[in-house]
Amino acid sequence: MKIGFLAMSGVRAHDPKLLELGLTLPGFVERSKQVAALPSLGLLYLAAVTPPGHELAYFEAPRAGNEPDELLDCDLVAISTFSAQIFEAYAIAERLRNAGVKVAIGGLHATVRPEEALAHADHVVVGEGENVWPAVVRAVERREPGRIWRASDFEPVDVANLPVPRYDLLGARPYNRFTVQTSRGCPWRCEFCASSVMLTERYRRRPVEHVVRDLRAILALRPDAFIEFADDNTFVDKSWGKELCRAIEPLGIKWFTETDVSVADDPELVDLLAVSGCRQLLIGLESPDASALGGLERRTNFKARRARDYEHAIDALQSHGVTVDGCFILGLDRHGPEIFDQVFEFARRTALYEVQITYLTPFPGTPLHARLEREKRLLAPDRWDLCTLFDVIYQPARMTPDELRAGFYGLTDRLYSRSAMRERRGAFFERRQAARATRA
Ligand code: B12
Repeated sequence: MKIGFLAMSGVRAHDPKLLELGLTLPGFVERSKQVAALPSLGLLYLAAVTPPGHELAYFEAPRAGNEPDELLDCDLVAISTFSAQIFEAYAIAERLRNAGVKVAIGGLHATVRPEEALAHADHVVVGEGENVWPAVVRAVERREPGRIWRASDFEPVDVANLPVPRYDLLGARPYNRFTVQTSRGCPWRCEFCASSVMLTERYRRRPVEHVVRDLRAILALRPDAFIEFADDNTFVDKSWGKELCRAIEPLGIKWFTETDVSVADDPELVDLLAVSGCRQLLIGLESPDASALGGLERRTNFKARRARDYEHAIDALQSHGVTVDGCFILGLDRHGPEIFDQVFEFARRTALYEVQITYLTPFPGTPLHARLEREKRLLAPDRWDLCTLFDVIYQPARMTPDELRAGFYGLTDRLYSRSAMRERRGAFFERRQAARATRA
């Protein structure tokens, strides 16, 4: 069979005012350029576990309606997408099915809304795909009827046995970054999280030598590749984290990942991050006002417990030249209109190199979605296309939706203005320089 792997690519937002701001503010433009083009690692894994004897091709649909015509030559197309582009994915699936192509859909959205997805695709996969996909391919070969497949009915995915993703299928497309996973899952359970905790219960680390193997596979294809670890929380285990940094240092790569604030607890790890080429850590700070963090992480109240360490952690990392992308969620239940100034001030005071602000977003399948649904606070139920992080789709507790939006526009304007960026980055470089001088 000819099997196509179709990624829905690009970023999405619908709020016209934000789109307008996003196109003009330097900070916004810079970050969207960095992330806009990332390949779908999930599909590259599926390609790697496809039984032999099939012709495989990787495709991207930047917008529904302009998916590549070659998809119509496939016998089977695997589509991967998150909530924001699920309707676009369904429309493509329907066009392909009308042309006689079998379609399978999987990923975070299909995992939590499989019945919905089955109305648009032949096969729907719930959960991690690696052990299910070969069975789906065989079912299509045998012309078996479509159905929902659940990873929980198969052997659990052993992350110590993952193959090298088929990076070679990406061809010569101009990606800014390439993704590798070093771990899956996260030990924390934040109410809003719509990441791989929805696919996998446990936090699992990959063998460090496999991560190096995968990095070498990318470097063989793109010697100057910038690497993004597509993890939820890379440095939960500090001693494994040090092993990872030591192992990747000789590769001479530059890399980025997501982790929590505890990464800065271990000074040796911070040193190793810097020497191993870590350029930036994305950390979910969520709120500069610690009182808004209570109960957000539902296992051990991690976020609230660690809020007092934020400033020290940012300083420890940034003084070693590892920039921090501090992420804040606006519109948490305890946030009132004062939050916008608080975020601006915190970013200025700590000289955060990168700042990301998003709206609290009830993604389907999250405890947050269930709670807001119970509390009748969902403003656009089932409008998955608005699950972009940049559209207000719930009733905030201490503001009106319009107040939240107005505060967000104002903060966007201030945070990403040329002068504020220059001030924060100038302070970052000064502090890094001073720290270097002290260490020397
Ligand atoms: C890389 C990334 C991107 C890339 C995606 C590249 C691509 N084409 O896939 C880019 C930058 C384009 C992107 C864009 C967006 N992203 Co994004 N992104 C991520 C990130 C950092 C890593 C995802 C990843 O690679 N995971 C690793 C792979 C191996 O896992 P996976 O994709 O889930 O695949 C496995 C299974 O799901 C399954 N599977 C997946 N697809 C299929 C298909 C079939 C047929 C089968 C059988 C199985 C299967 O098998 C795979 C292997 O086990 C996560 C955050 C995180 N730390 O996870 C956010 C994340 C996924 N993104 C998110 C969001 C909100 C967005 C945007 C809406 C942002 C915006 N405003 O535009 C857009 C939407 C894009 C879309 N396609 O819908 C949310 C998604 C929440 C949700 N449930 O919808 C996340 C979780 C971050 C967050 N803040 O919560 N993103």
